[in-house]
Amino acid sequence: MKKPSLILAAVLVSASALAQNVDFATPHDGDTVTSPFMVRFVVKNMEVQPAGEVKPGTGHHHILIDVPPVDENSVIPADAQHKHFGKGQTDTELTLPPGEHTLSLQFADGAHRSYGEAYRKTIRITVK
Ligand SMILES: [Cu+2]
Repeated sequence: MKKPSLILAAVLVSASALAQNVDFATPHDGDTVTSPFMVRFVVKNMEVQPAGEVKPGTGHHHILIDVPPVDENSVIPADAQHKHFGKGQTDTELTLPPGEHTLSLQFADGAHRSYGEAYRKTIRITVK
């Protein structure tokens, strides 16, 4: 039987490797920006496709603004704080009020169901 500490280490390593699947090309964590600002999305191991058809290995991007993450397999709401890029966009221009904001990039399937933590990246930025 394996030691629990070894199992935990293996889980942590695989979780951090999986967390690299999506990222912001810009802005970066900790950046200060002036509104409006460009946001560019990157995804690995998935193909970007417009919303509508649920096809394994594909999906579209979402930005969650100042809200908690959406659990894996849960449908991402559509409102001012949950932006869908259902045409397959890989960038957008955001306008936010001055102050600190949390942005989460979340990849989800054609029916807007979250791919969870492995396909999420969260950063904190400051808008001047
Ligand atoms: Cu969506």
